[in-house]
Amino acid sequence: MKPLIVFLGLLFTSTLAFSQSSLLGRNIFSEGSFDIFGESRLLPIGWNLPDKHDRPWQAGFRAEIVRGESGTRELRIVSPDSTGFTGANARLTLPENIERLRVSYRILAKNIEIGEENPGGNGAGVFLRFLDESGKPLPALGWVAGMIVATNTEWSEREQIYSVPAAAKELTIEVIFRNATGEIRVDDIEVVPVSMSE
Ligand SMILES: [Ca+2]
Repeated sequence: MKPLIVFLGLLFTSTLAFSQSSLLGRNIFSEGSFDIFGESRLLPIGWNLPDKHDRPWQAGFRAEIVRGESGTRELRIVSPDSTGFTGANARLTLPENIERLRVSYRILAKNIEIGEENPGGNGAGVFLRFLDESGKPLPALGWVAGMIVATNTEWSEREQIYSVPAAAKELTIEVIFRNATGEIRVDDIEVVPVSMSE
């Protein structure tokens, strides 16, 4: 009997180790393609967009899912006002033991005009926040330079590696357009574990 238990124990341990290491280098945020729709067909699964009940809408901001030239769907945000902000957000439950993540996305920006310099940052980009077990935000990472666009650009990729705080259980992913006018398109947001603890 004993050898069998040891065998099963080893099997379980190695399966666990395999399932964790197999996350390395893989995108764990498939919703970042904006292409996965539920039955409603109105919004891609996992995303919240401001609607007519939110203030940004009243100021003329528009955030919507459109079909891009590539034929897949992407997020489009139009900002007519350089003194406010709007965005879309999603949440991701983090697998355990992730030490570092690489977050990348593609963005196109046109007709960008930056408003008066704001301490919160001007431009557009992907903004992350880690949440603890109770859903409380851990100290903000701020407006990470490598993830922001503040001038016009053809489709281009931005990426950044983040250390995951030990207490982090969830991640919020926000696409924000702030204190600038113009239009952005965003697609292929990926979250890829690049190192994990044993
Ligand atoms: Ca897409």
